[in-house]
Amino acid sequence: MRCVWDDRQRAHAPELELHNGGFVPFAETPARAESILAAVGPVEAAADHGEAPLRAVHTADYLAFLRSAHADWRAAGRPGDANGYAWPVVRRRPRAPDRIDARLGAYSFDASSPIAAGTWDSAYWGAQTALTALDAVLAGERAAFALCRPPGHHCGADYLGGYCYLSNAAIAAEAAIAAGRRKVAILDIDYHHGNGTQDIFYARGDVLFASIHADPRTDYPFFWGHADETGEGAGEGATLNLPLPRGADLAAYRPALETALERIAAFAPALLVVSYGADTFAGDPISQFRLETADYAIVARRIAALGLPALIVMEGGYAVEALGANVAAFLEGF
Ligand code: OKP
Ligand code: ZN
Repeated sequence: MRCVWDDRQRAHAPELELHNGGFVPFAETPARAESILAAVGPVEAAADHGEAPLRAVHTADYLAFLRSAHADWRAAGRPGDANGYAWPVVRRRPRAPDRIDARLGAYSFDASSPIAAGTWDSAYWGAQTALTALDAVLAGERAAFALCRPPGHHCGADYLGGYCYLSNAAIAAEAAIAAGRRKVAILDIDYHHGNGTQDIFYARGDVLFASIHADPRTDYPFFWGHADETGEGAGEGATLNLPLPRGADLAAYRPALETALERIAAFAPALLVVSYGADTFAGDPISQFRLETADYAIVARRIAALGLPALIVMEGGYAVEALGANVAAFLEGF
């Protein structure tokens, strides 16, 4: 399978994140990508598609904020990485927030996504990586893998969060529609609910969002991913949430996978985008499912059996040593 990666995705390297009341080493490290690169074989570089496909998903003010946030933080005399600490509970857009702390709060929903010197570059090239892999699929490849880092499924049109800054999967899905694919399905199999992707397409009937994830009653991102979130307006019925309890192994996972696949097949999309997180792995340090390395090949084979052209976009997975093998198992199974 063709794999796309861009070296500039190494630049994003925040030091610390707020976790359970204290600062701990940031979990979404460049080493994750090294583990995957060592396991998947040759990769192609991303081609620059410019900012227009990003603007099709994200607001112009959010992109401007993200691009300059770290420089603004430095200009305010701050050391280290930019982190918010105050949030507007009512998300009416505050009046042109000026101070960097206010802007960090206005454009984020959590404190686990610091903005480091290299964040914009990495996020930008992560989105370009997804768009380049999409090109391969639109040109007739059965499937392609976008090794995106940072991940994307938690951030929305105008907010970051959950280690995510640009919505790689949504940007690719929107670009596919712009290229004439009428309907796109997104299958999100990261351990965490893809609240940002869901939000972006919640009122859209041309993009199906189906997600299997840890129950938000026990797990991050807590506020979204419940089974009764099914879309709104033209998007009513085009969101499918399948939360599972902590401890789920392949036997518990498979019925949810079959339900998601049936819904995707019935939707009859022209393209499938898989938001693939390997943090469903039994050894993941921040997650609580029990999939094993060999299980990823089984899951991937079931998804591939849909027979749809597929773009596989990397999301989470924090058991760094096993991550490469878990990704390789998925790609080989596919
Ligand atoms: C990103 B992805 C606080 C615990 C939760 C955010 C987790 C984001 C996961 N340190 N932090 O879905 O793999
Ligand atoms: Zn995750």
